[in-house]
Amino acid sequence: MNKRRIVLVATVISVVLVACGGGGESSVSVDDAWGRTSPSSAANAAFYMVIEGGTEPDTLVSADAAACGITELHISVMSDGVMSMQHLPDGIDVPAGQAVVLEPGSFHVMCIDRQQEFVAGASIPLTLEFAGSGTMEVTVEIRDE
Ligand SMILES: [Cu+2]
Repeated sequence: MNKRRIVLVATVISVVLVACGGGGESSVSVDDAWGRTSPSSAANAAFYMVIEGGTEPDTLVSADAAACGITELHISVMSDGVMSMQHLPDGIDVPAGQAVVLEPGSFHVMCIDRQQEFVAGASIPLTLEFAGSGTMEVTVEIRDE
């Protein structure tokens, strides 16, 4: 590969990086925040979302929702065929330029001691606290899934 070609490749890579970074935004962004409908008998629920990394590594350190008595960051882990949940007191790391998916069976925001019924179509306000990007307000859409 000659020098001119290397410069061209480097230019293409930087353009792609800018395109993927949401126009050069340094902070994380959150897409598709949702939760399952849950019967009134269930005390707990979980919220899921896609967190897109910014240009710098970041960490989701905590979450808070008025709809939950306690809100924690959890991960579901399979061990010896048994699914259990672990509290993540250090938060969830979001690498630069990568998406972290919170989904059933993996990372989730745990809503403990649910304060209201989660019916399909309900919108639950959720506050996310990132180490670098600061506080972010998102809306969790409740749906049957
Ligand atoms: Cu959990």
